[in-house]
Amino acid sequence: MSSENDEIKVEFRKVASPANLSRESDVQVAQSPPEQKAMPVGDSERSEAETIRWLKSLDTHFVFFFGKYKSGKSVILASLLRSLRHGGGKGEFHPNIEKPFDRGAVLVSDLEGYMDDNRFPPRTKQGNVICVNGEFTPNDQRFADLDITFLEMSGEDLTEVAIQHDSVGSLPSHIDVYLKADGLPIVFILVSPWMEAAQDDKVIAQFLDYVKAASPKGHSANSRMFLLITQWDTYKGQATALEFAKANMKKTYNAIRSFRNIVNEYSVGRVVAVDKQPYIDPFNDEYPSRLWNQIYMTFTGRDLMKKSFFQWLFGK
Ligand SMILES: Nc1nc2c(ncn2[C@@H]2O[C@H](COP(=O)(O)OP(=O)(O)OP(=O)(O)O)[C@@H](O)[C@H]2O)c(=O)[nH]1
Ligand SMILES: [Mg+2]
Repeated sequence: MSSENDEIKVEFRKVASPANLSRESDVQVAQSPPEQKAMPVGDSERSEAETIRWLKSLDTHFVFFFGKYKSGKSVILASLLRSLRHGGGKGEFHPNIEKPFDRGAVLVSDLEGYMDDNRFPPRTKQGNVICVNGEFTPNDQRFADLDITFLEMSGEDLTEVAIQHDSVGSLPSHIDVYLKADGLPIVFILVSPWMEAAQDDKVIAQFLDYVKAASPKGHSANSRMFLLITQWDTYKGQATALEFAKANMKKTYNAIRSFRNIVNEYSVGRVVAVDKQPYIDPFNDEYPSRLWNQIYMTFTGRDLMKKSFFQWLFGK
């Protein structure tokens, strides 16, 4: 494990002026006018079919967070980025600042700012998907670079998938398009705080059904589901995350039960109140570095944490 001292800085591919990257801008996502079909990353000119072709041509790997309002999706992304900067992920993440990904680069800067202040980021605004696209460059040159895109969206938009009054829900088109694009390499991170797991079970299982129906071939072959039980720092029970999910999230557990899928607990760290606001101190680096490695392994088949024969031999 790298220590926190092996500091790794996030660099932009093209130098952006940090002054232009305002802290609040990530949450000031414009609401799409209702009559306009909202397409990803702010390009409203593209049709759905064109967007799918464009997504496939990007040659990137997607990470899609699903969870209801306040479940902890943005905090997971923020802590992953923090972990990469501090050496836990064993590499550097270089956000793409070029259009149409410039908003994602601003979000990276914002989330890092909150983590630097030991604070939680604000809620994500409804009505759009922010794509955090960039390249991960492992420290160890034996490992390949990975182009990756995190999809950040609001819990309110995502839970429109829920079945209401017996009619099947659907997702807004700007989210739906990622699910319809057959064969996209994609990891779904299903997020539920442990104390709401029993209630979240139904909506997560509905989402999984929806994903299957949207892309029956592609997503089963190329995708993977990670179920993360969050806020584990406040859990006082003895169960492992897997035991917990089996007991409290039966529908979800049965839907994702396979060796390719992962159930884990997650926590950003210890949370205390400072100036009457939540304050994270210390951070837990184990969860984000493990998650990052699992994402990397899913897409590349290679384990960043595995020691080479010589490292093993000489104990490095
Ligand atoms: N104790 C503790 N609280 C957490 C943790 N992660 C998130 N929280 C709490 O949950 C809140 C919501 O987290 P977010 O990541 O913003 O939730 P979200 O899923 O992105 O929510 P929306 O953007 O509204 O969809 C945070 O503001 C914290 O109060 C954790 O690991 N431990
Ligand atoms: Mg959020």
